[in-house]
Amino acid sequence: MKTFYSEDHRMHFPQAELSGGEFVTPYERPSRVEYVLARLKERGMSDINDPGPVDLTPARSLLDPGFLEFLETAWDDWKAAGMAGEIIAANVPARHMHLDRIPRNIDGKVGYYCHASETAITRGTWAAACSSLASAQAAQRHVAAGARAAFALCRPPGHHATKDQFGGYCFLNNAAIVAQMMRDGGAAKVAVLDIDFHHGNGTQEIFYDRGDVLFASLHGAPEDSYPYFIGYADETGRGPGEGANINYPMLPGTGYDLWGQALDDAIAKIRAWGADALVVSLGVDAYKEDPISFFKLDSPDFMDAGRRIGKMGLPTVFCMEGGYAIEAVGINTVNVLEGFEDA
Ligand code: OKP
Ligand code: ZN
Repeated sequence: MKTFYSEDHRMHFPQAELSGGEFVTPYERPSRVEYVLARLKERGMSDINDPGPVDLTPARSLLDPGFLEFLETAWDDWKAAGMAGEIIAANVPARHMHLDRIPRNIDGKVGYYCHASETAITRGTWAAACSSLASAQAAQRHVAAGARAAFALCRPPGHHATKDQFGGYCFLNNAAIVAQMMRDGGAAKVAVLDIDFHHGNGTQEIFYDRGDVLFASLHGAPEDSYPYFIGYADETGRGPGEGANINYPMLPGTGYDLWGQALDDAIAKIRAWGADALVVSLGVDAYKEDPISFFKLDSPDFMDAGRRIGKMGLPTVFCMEGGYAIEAVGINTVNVLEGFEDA
């Protein structure tokens, strides 16, 4: 399987993440990717390709153009306003406030376009987010040209980014844009399977009203885990999208027995629905040692999960999402890919 990857991800590395009331080195850091690259090479998956330039056209039609413009210009506006530090949202529209009026002030705008203030924007964030999307797009084009599968080693991740909000370490929703590109390329029905520990709220929201893209997510229950306010099992889609959104919230301590059953159920539903192509939001933070998650998957479980996904036999694009147990991120990611190829 080919990997698509851009070194420009390094341009996004905020000094700090707001965590537990203090500023810490971000969990989502550049070295995550180095471990994946090292394991890919070590295990014979060394076909690693530069993606070439990003194509923002599909992003502009799927997402809010004002949001894209904001991401592109936020740093310059922030600096022009005399702000000394990195961009952090301090004020967000909350209950009882206007949700749809965009402030003129950049500090207010940041809050309007943000849903979680752990995530900072820096000078290089836009360029890095574009390079991450470029990898996803190159992987999609490779699969559209006839390859069975491709791996986009995306960083920063994407699945928490909505049409008009960044947060949860995400800026551009790579998986959602790839799913739309598959639709535009002729796949009548596309499924997005999100196995990252966190609920893929962005992907869910983007396709919530649509019956042509099914979203299924395995994740920590919202009562216990970020993004907290979305990801319940009763969120099943709306209008033509009714039935095309499937959530598997699971409790702290969940191991592969239960997680694997949820995966099997999601796979069976994707099959029965009749997907023509598959996007996998590949986070490996369901791992037992992940520092910010609470599932108990072991490394061999990721290989088994990859095998089960591979048995679906669908053209598949893997988009890297989360995983923060730095060394194990490489092992577990390559395990999924190897299991897939093995199937
Ligand atoms: C992004 B992806 C740690 C809490 C972090 C945000 C998690 C974002 C996860 N202080 N909360 O889905 O892996
Ligand atoms: Zn995650």
